Amino acid sequence: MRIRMLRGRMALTLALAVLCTIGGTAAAQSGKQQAKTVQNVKLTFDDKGYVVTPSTVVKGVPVRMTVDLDTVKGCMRTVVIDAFNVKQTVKAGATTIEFTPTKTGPIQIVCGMNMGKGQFTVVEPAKQ
Ligand SMILES: [Cu+2]
Repeated sequence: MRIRMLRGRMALTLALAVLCTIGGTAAAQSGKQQAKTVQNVKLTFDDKGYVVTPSTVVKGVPVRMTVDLDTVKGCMRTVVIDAFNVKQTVKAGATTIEFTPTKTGPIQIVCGMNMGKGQFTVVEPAKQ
């Protein structure tokens, strides 16, 4: 009888320990995600087309793209990212484009006339 009660208590303690571990991990993960709420990238233009720096972003995390008006000129200031329904014309004082990547893979950027082709890559979030 005494042994049975002892076992029951041990099982309860074990269950509590497991629950605490799971809770702690979840809290740590959400803390990490909150710290990274926006991915900042730069959009420039070279002799080949659009260039995104850094060229890789993570799926599901909002991207804030700042367009460099010194290299992105004329019709190239209408930036089209079809994959994420982006079509935005930037100008002085309004140089940021915001979107959240919803799928992975190579993503194409073009101007409103389908020129200046460049690309960046979206990857899955790193596993914890
Ligand atoms: Cu164009």
